Order: sequence, then C-alpha cells, then structure tokens
Amino acid sequence: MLSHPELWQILMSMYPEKARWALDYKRVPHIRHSLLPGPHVAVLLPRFGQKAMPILRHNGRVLKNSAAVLDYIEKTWPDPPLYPVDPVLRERALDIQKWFDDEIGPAVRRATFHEWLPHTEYTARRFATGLPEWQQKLYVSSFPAIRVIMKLDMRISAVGAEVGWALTTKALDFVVQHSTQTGYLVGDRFSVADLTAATVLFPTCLPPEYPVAFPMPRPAGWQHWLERWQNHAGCDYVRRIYREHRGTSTADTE
Ligand SMILES: N[C@@H](CCC(=O)N[C@@H](CS)C(=O)NCC(=O)O)C(=O)O
Repeated sequence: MLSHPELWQILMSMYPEKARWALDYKRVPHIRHSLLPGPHVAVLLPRFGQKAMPILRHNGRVLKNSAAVLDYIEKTWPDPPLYPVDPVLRERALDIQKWFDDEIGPAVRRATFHEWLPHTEYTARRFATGLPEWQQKLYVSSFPAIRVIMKLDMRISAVGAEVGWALTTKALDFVVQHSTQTGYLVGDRFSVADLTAATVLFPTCLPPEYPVAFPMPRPAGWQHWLERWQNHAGCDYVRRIYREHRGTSTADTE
C-alpha cells in the first residue's frame, strides 16, 4: 500500500501554499508538518540538507522546490490535471510558473516583509498562528534575533521594497491582460499558471479563501499596501481564482 505524502511547510508562506493547493485540488490525503521560521532550520537541514519549503516526501522520494513538488504531484496524481495537454500551452504555463516563482514571489515577499518585520508581536504571532499561547509568547520573545537573520536571508531593505511595489504592479497587470479572453492565463481552463500566480499574489489581494487567517489589527504599513491594490482588476482575478478553484483541505493532519 502506498503511504500518504508528507509536506513540510510554513503555514503563512506562499510557496508551501502552492503545494498544499495542488494536493487539495487533486484530493490527495496528506500529512502536513508546519514549522516556525528560525527553528525550521534545525529540523530541515540535518534531515533534507535544505531549509527552504515546501519539501514533499512520498514513498522514499524527497522533492524540493515548489515547481518540482508540483511536477511530482501532477505526474503521480494526474486528475484533475494542472498541466495543459497541448505541449505548447504546457510550456507556456510552466514559463509563467517560473516567472512568478523566481521574480515576482521574492519581490512581493521583500515588499511585504519590509512592512511586517518591524512589528515584532504582529509578525511573530502571524507565523505562530494556531500554536498554544505559551509557544506564541516564547516565539515573540525570540523573534528579534530571528528577524535579523530573516532580513539578511531575504535581503529585506527599503530599496527591495520599492522594487517589490513595481513588480507587483507588473504582475497584477499581467494577470489582467492574459486572462481577459478566457478567464485563465493559459488556454481556457485552470492550470498551474493560475495556481502559481494567485498564490504568489495572495499577500497582495488577500482572498478570503486563503486557508489561514491573518491576525488583526494590521500594522499601518501593511494596511496601506493592501489598500493600494484592492481595486486593481488583478486582485479580482486572484480572488476569483481562489473562490472557484481553491477548494478545501485534504490534509489528515495540519
Ligand atoms: N523557489 C523556491 C522558494 C522557496 C522559499 O523561498 N520558501 C520559503 C517559504 S515561502 C522558505 O521556506 N523560507 C525559509 C528559508 O529559506 O529558510 C520554491 O519555489 O520552492
């Protein structure tokens, strides 16, 4: 009998959300291991030789990087498909995934983390959502040290945030332009391209179907960030894709 796939994730992060969404979309029962940024390094590095998530383990195979994880999921559980059948369309969908993964995701992250990180309590509790209060408190108290490493690791700076604003506009304009005819980025149905674009843009548009609730109240800078985009037609696309295709969790454990 085949075992359930196991997914290592940060609950609030965009790339693990791609993997969760693909598993949920294909109704694959799975196990999730949620880690806190900072302590995650001690868990993942010795075991997998990598600290970035998602990491998927299934039947002795370990997949790292969200595109490789999605490719494995697609080939192991083909229905419903996330890759277009037509090879030209498939290549186009994978190119769009790559652009969002490599350029837009890190840029959105630099801009949003620039707003979140100075707010210790807010950011630490955001990452520790769902944990018992004593663990949240412990994480809040250790967060100033973790923040230093996160800033260096993700190259968070005011200049990076500026670039993030510009690339977010570019990405929102892109999804509007390319979904006008059919409602989807490639061909006339939901694909890996839509899943990736909507996931990478979730911190910009905050679709209600995103499966984890963010704490309130929001820091002013982040509130400003959200208000800046809410009326952009690109956010209508992101919210529609989430509403129509996100579905519910098939995880056995969260
Ligand atoms: N290009 C990678 C990016 C993965 C990534 O940056 N993951 C973040 C979460 S969104 C992470 O695990 N960061 C913690 C770390 O790198 O230590 C992918 O598509 O999987």
